[in-house]
Amino acid sequence: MTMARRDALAALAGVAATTCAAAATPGAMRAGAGSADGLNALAAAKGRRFGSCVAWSPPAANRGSFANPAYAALLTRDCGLLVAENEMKWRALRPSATRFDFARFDAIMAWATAHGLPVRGHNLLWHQPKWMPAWEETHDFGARPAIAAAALLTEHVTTVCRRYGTRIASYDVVNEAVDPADATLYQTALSRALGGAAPTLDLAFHTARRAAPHAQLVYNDYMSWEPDNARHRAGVLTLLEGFRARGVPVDALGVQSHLVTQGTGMSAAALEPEWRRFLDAVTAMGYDLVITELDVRDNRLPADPIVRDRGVADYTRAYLDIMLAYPRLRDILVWGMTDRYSWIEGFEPRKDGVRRRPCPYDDRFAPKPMRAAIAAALTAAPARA
Ligand code: 9MR
Repeated sequence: MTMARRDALAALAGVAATTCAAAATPGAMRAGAGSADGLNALAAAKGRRFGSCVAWSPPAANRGSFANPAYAALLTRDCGLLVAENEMKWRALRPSATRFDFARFDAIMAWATAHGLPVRGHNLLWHQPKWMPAWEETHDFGARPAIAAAALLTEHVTTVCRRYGTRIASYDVVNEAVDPADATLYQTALSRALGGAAPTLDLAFHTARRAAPHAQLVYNDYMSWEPDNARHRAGVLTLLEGFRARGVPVDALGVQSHLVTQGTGMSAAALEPEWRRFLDAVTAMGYDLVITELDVRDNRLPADPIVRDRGVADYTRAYLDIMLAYPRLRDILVWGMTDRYSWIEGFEPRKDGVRRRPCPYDDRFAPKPMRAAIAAALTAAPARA
C-alpha cells in the first residue's frame, strides 16, 4: 500500500468515525442534513443549505462518485443538497434525437433519495455548440425547422422535468448562454433552426415552468468578480433584463463561483465594490442568487501548499462574507469536495506543475483551511428568514 493510499484511508476513517458517532446520537443526524458537525448543519442554522456536485461511477471506483465510499463519506458528512456533475446534461441523457438514457442520473437520484439528500437539476440546456451532443450540431430539422426545433427542446425539458417531478426543486434551466468574448448569446444548430438564441432560451424557461411549476428556475453562468469578467457580467445583466422585459419565468441567477486568486497585487477587498454593483443590479430585478459551483483556482500564489491553502481560504472567506450578506442567497454548492477529483487540474494545470488545490478537502480527503473558511463564513452569516 502506498503512503498516499494509507493516509487517505486514515483520513477517511476519521470522517467515518465522526459520521458514525453523529449517527449514533439520537437526533444528531437528520435525513438530508449531513452530520451534526458538517457544513450543512452550520448552513441550516442560518436558514441555508450547503452541497456539492457528485458523479456517477461503477462501485468503488476512484472517482468523485456516490459509489466511492471515500467520497460518499464527505457528502453525507457535509452536504444537504447535491447536483450531478455531468449526468443530466444533454450529452449524457441524449445519445440521439430520439432516445433518452437516464440510467446514470437515476442511480444518482436513487442514492441521494436513500440518504435524504435533495438534488438540483444541472442542466436542461447548455446553450453552446461545443457542449451540445455532437448529433445536435448536424441534426436535420427538416422542412419546418422552427417547429421541429421547438418540438425537440420542449420534449427534452418536459421529459426530464416530468420524470423527476417534485423530487427536483431547482433547475439550471439554461447554462452559460453568454459568450464572454463579446457579451452576445451563443447560437447552436437548435437556436438557428428555432429562429434565434433568445427565443430558444425563453422557450426552455417557459417549458420548464409548465412541466415543473413547483421548481426554482435558474439561469446559471460563470461571470465572476475578477476584473477580466466585466464584459461577461454586462452580457449576463443584459440577458437578465431581457428575461424580465419579455416576462420569461426565471427565478434566480446561478453564480457558479469558479474563483481565481489574484496574488498579492489585488486583494478581495479591491474586487468587492464592482461585484456588489453587479449583485445589486441582479437582485434589484427580483432575482434570487444561488452559488452553484464554488471552487478556487490558486493562481499567482506560490507553490508552498501551506501558503496557497491560506490564500485560497482567505479569498473564499472574503467572497462568502459578501455573498452571505445577500438575503436572496440560500444555497451554496461546491464543484467537488476534494482536490483529488476536481475538473480544474485537467482544465488549467498550474504553470509550475504542482497540483491544484481548489476544494475544501485535499487529495487525501483531509479537510483544508478552505473548509474551515466556509465553516467560519456560515457561522458568521446573518440568519435568513
Ligand atoms: O466538471 C465538469 C467536467 O467533468 C465536464 O467534463 C465538463 C463538460 O461537461 O463540465 C464540467 O462542469 C462544468 C459545469 O457543468 C458548468 N460550469 C462549468 C463546470 C466546469 O467546467
